[in-house]
This record gives sequence, C-alpha cells and structure tokens, in this order.
Amino acid sequence: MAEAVFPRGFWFGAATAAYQIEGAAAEGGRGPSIWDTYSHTPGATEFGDTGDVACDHYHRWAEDVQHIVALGLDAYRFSISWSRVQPGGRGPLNPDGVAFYSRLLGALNQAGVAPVATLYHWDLPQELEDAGGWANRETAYAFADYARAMARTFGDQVHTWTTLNEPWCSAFLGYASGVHAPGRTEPAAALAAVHHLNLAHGLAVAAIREELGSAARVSITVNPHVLRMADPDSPADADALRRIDAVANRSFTGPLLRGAYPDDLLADTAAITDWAFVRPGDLELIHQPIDWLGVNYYATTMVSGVPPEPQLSGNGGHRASSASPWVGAEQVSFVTEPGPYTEMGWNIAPEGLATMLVDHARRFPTVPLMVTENGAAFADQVSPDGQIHDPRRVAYLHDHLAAVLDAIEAGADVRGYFAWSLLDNFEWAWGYAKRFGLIGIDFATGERTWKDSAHWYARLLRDRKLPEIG
Ligand code: GBH
Repeated sequence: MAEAVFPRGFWFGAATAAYQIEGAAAEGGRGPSIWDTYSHTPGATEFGDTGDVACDHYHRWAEDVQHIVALGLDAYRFSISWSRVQPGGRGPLNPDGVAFYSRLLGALNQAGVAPVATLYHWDLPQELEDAGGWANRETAYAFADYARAMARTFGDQVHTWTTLNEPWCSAFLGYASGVHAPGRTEPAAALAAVHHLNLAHGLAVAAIREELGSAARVSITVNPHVLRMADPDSPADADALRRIDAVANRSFTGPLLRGAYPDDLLADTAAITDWAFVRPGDLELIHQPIDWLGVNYYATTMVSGVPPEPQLSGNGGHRASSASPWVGAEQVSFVTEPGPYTEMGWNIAPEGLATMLVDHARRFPTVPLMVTENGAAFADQVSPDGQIHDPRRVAYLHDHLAAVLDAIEAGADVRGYFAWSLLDNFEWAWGYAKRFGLIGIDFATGERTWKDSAHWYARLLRDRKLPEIG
C-alpha cells in the first residue's frame, strides 16, 4: 500500500437494515412482513429470536443519530421498512410510518450526515408474499409504485437511493434453500424471483428518476461471491466456478450492467425453467444507467467440481437445510477456506475485497463502486469496567480498508465504505447470537456501548487516513 490516505470526498459510513434494528413490529400502523412471519415460525431462527423489539431503534432513533454524529460518519445507510410505510405493500401510505422516517431524515440532514436509503432489505409485506411474492411479476410493479411514493415523499430529504439489498439472498435463500424468509424451497420460483427482483430495480430506477430527475443518485447493492478454485489446475473446478459465478453473480450483473442474462446461466437452468418470465422490454428497463454499484463483502468462497458430501454448510442459515441455494449448479461442492474465521465461520480474506473491486472495475469501467457493507461478527468480551474490547474487529476493519486503498491504487473507482454494522442487531436466521456492531447493545436494557472498534473508526474518520494498529 503506497499512501494510506483516502481520496477527497470518499464517504465513510455505517449501515443498518430496518428489520434488524427497528423493533416496534406491530406499532405505529406497521403491517407484517415476511420476516415477521418467518421469525415467528418455530425452528426458523436461532433460539426462536425475532425482530419484534430488536434494537428498539423505532423509539431510540434520536439517541442513535447522536451516535452517528459522534462517530463522525459522512453517510448513514439504512433501509425503509416497506410494510411500515405501506402496510399491505399497496395503497395509501401509513402517516405514522412516514413520520418516523421523516424525523430520522430530518435529524441526519440537520447534522450533515448524508442518508443512503435502501428501499428493500428483505422485508416484503406479507400480503404481497401471500399473492406469490417475488415469484409473481406483480410484486415488481408494486415495488415500483412504492419506490415512486418514497421518492415523492422523501425526495427533499434523501438524495441517494438504493433499490435492493443483495437480491441473491432474497431470491436464493428465500425461495431455494429456504433459510431466509419466506422459507420456500422451489428452484423455479427462485429463478423467477431473480428476474422479478431485477425488474423491480429497473422499474424503480425509472420511477425515481421521473420523480426526482438529476437530484437523485440511484444504486443497487449486490453481494458478489468472490470465488476460488480448490484446485486451480482442475477443469472440473473451473466449470464449478463458472456455474456458481453464473447463478450467484452474473444473474444480476448480466442484466443490470450488460442488458442480458448470461447464455451459460440459461443453459445450466434449462431443465428448471424456460425463462419465459423475461418479457420483451424487460432487459432494457433493467439495464439503465446507475450512479454506482453497491457491493457487500465479507468472505471468499471456494468451489470444487468433485461431487459434494451431504451439504451441511454454505447455505447461509443457522440450521442445515437439505435444499440447495445453488440452482442449476447443485453438483458443485464447497470447500472450507483456510482461516482465520469470524464467529459466522466465514474466512477472513481482505485480499478478496481488493480482487473483487479491481475485477468489477475492469469489467464495468464506467460504473463507480461503493462498499455498502463490510464487517465481522465476533464474540465480544465485556470487561468488568463495562468496556467492550474487540481487537479482532479493529484488525478486520483495518485490513479491509487497506484492501480498499489497494484497489483504488490499482485503478478501481471506489467512492466510499460502509461498516456493517452501526449496532449489534438481529442477524436474520442467527438472531441475536451474532454481533456485528461497532456499538454493542445490551438487549435486556437496550443500552448502547461503543466498542473499541467504534472509537477506532471515529479516529479514522477524523484523520481520514488509516492508522496503524496497536
Ligand atoms: C449481509 O448479508 C446482509 O445485507 C446484512 O443484513 C447482514 O446482517 C450481513 O450481511 C451479515 O450477515 O454462505 O454459501 O451462502 C450477507 C449474506 C453472507 C450471503 C455470506 C453469502 C456466503 C455464501 N451473505 N454468504 S453462502
């Protein structure tokens, strides 16, 4: 690393998502989402945890904004709960839900923190799931109406929008492996969901631009799977990598950034679907210019073409699922990466972030990048004096920010970095058992405590250059 200074205008932020932090699941006129239903299904989440209360951010938002300001964040990435602002996913907006986000946005803007609003971080209104969910094309149109309503309502307060967070998770963990809501295990529905999520993005981009014109920056966040071969010389492993890259990565970047689904993906999945849900004009809508591509990065994935052992891991949920998320690539097996590992069992590999950023920059040179999530879960130790020392999280953040600098040095146009997460929160199927926060939460009292990593990040944001560790 040549120069540990970030470019002028680089955004340092932190990220959260509505269902993971808000709580108040049945308050203020909020309607149920698929995550309410799923988390209340026995056996679905670790310890039966739900987001009913979570960080109680719905009530503690003002305190949380104070933490955001004290950290010195340039930008705060959060998501809007669709069923809080539009309880059934269609029809009139819920005034209490709108008022909540309006207060939050007012406080952020007043403090000079740029809000980055994600319209969909996995919490589909339950009524839309009851009508078929993302396997139903109508959901994409409902999403576009919701996006337009949000642009109209918050256009003065939000200048940076993200349509979807990690549509791979929505489609394949939600509809194929079933370890995320709505818990369906239907490979054909998962592929239809891929397309309807992509379509929803395209329709929403058009709606937001119609409402707000050039005042709005519009983006989408994907989770690129950074793939490695168990044996770099094995043709079988090369084919495994190609298949996973097709279904996990190019199923989104293909239509979004090139205007077509990859031919090999269509071939690999031909026995499952004929892709007739792709209608004339869809790809033009999906393939619209975006202002930047958000990428979330945690770990790398190692693949092999040697037939798998019965699959117990790598499905993204807290329990073993017999259903595969790897639609059309079920014969690929996954090999444990060398450590060290975080508490999620994910390997720590900062060079994977640099590789991914540089690779994207080469393939899509006109599309700026934003690291919209990066972070780590560790079993933090609370010391007797109440402090939370998390040296491994500090090291993780340091090393991944160094990787971002490496990528910038190598020519990638990276505009910012958001730590996941501002707060310990509801880690989906893992409930409260996994802690990603810069700020720790005592879930019995709601008390917030800055971890060492929060102090470290605040100092970084003051100095704008990467400090040495230790
Ligand atoms: C993100 O998901 C979410 O956006 C965020 O809400 C969440 O809290 C955070 O990360 C931490 O989990 O295990 O084989 O499926 C990340 C989801 C995790 C999906 C890693 C891909 C690796 C491949 N990703 N996973 S596999």
